[in-house]
Amino acid sequence: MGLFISRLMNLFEDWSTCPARIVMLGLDAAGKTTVLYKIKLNETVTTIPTIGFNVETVTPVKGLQFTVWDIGGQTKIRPLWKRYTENCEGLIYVVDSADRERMSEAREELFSIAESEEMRGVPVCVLANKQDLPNALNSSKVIEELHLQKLTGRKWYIQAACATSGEGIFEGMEHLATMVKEFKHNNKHY
Ligand code: G3D
Ligand code: MG
Repeated sequence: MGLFISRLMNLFEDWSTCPARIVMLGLDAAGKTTVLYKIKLNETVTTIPTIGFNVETVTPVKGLQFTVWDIGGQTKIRPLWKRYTENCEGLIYVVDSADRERMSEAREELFSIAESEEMRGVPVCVLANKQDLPNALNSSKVIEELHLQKLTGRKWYIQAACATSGEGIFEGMEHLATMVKEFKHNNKHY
């Protein structure tokens, strides 16, 4: 078993009897699939752009489920998301920190999903991904660009990351785990 998985397992250890459903979203090419493979295998694999509504799911640790799809511009298929967003207890929002042109689109999509009824109060961990790229915005700039200060009524956390090397991914998961535990405790979903 990889070191990453065993560390992840420690984080979520006491959850085997109380499962957690995590949704990971972001614009296409933000790095979600790369993060997913990091979580699952701790190795980078070549990723194929997801077309339409392709849902990826991994269960790296018993009881812990990550569901991932691309968001952006596809209002027609939104009703299909409900199945996954309902009962979700944590949101990972992946941003390409170097894609300055699409920051406002990333912001609109984030608020549109976070403010939907079924996501009420659900904690958000933003991964400011692709920090290795020279033109990447740092996390404080990403906070500004995404207007994260306006993301009220929930806990949120931003983590600088590089999904290809894995840097920051575990730290992001650690903060997410803490927030999700608190959310579950307050909501008594179990
Ligand atoms: P998505 O699932 O959100 O659509 P992917 O995004 O995981 O498919 O990633 C899109 C591209 O960005 C991939 O490159 C991937 O390798 C790259 N990428 C992901 N994370 C990082 C990162 O932290 N830094 C850099 N430099 N690149 C990253 P390709 O070339 O395969 O399209
Ligand atoms: Mg993908």
